Amino acid sequence: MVGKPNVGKSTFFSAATLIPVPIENRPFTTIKPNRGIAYVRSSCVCHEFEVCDDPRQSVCIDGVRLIPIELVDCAGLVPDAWQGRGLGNFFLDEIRRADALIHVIDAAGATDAEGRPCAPGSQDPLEDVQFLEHELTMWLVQILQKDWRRLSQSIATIRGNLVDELYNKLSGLAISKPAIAEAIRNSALDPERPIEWTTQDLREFANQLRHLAKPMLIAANKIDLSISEQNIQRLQQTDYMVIPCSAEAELILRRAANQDLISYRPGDSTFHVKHPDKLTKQQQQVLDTIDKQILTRWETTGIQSALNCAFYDLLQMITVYPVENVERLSDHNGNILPDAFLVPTGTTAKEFAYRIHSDLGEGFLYAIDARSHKRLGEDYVIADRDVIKIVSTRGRK
Ligand SMILES: Nc1nc2c(ncn2[C@@H]2O[C@H](COP(=O)(O)OP(=O)(O)OP(=O)(O)O)[C@@H](O)[C@H]2O)c(=O)[nH]1
Ligand SMILES: [Mg+2]
Repeated sequence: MVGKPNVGKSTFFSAATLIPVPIENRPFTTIKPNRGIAYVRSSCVCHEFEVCDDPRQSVCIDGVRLIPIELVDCAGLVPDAWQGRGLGNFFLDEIRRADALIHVIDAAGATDAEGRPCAPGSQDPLEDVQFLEHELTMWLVQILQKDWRRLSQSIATIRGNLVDELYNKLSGLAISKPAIAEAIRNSALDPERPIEWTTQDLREFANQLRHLAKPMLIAANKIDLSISEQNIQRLQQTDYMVIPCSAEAELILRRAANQDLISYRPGDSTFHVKHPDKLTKQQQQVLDTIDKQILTRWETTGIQSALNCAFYDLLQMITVYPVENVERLSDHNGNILPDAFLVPTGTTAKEFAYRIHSDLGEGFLYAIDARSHKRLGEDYVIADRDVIKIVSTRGRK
């Protein structure tokens, strides 16, 4: 999670992970990044198979499977962070490992470019979106420019492969070779003659690379403030994937559910008060307001949608359930539908076996589809919600 200071990143983080972290109405409350486990929500296959499951790492609540993912709440970025301003490169470095970015913005425009509180509506959130993209692109340009002359000259003289060279140069940024090759193609640059690339070309290449390697969605936060609505409409007219959110509302609902005051699953569009007599008048009022202003108007608080969107839409992942016994849908300990994995669309049965355990991959013989009981070869491309058993010469240790 990235964005300028004081927009609600830590509130979002705390709502998604239930980890208590400092939240304040001032810039730079977070300095060291917060890391935690959040969940993506999917419809579990347990209802279809009519079984009662025993998840191990994930959670299943009435047929809603919550699959763990790692969420990192970065410190706020201010203009020119790429040149070291504010807490600068320190947070940009956090972004290195990220698969996708959730850009939290203050849709109500109630914080200025540096994250200081200002009158709602006085800051344009569209500018915040552009600012962050610029920072990220310039950060990449800076990394690329370092030693660029030497790299481009060596491509020209020893006819090296630019994709391989850039892959090594950008190691640690979790950027794949196909993404690098695609970014070169999309920027219409000559990979044989990087020596002729201008600074503008390098910027265009970095921009393309950013889109491919660090896909980003916008979590338009503070929808509880009415002024945010018109800004969200403007944002939705652009190419960005925009998810309206209220991190504060989600935090309140999650904490109330945790205290058993209400029944509410992350991403639900309603909640149910379990013990009305245990609520103070003020708590009741807050819950009523969330119900009217957020859930009735926007359907959900948006936090779960943002997490789901990051995995299922931006990263195009699917959910797959590995089992060891296709009759009972269990592992060797008898746990039913014990695991749910998120894998990229296009993953083959053999690649999936490697993901579970390298031994399973190395000894891969075939897989079995728990629905049809048919054998699946190593090149079988896994479909969303597949339940499969991997048969391997080498079992799990
Ligand atoms: N109205 C409203 N306020 C919110 C919402 N989410 C967070 N806030 C408030 O925004 C302020 C900043 O929240 P934080 O979560 O600390 O913001 P941050 O982006 O982590 O800030 P830094 O750590 O400084 O970068 C706090 O006063 C929050 O209560 C929301 O959904 N609605
Ligand atoms: Mg914070």
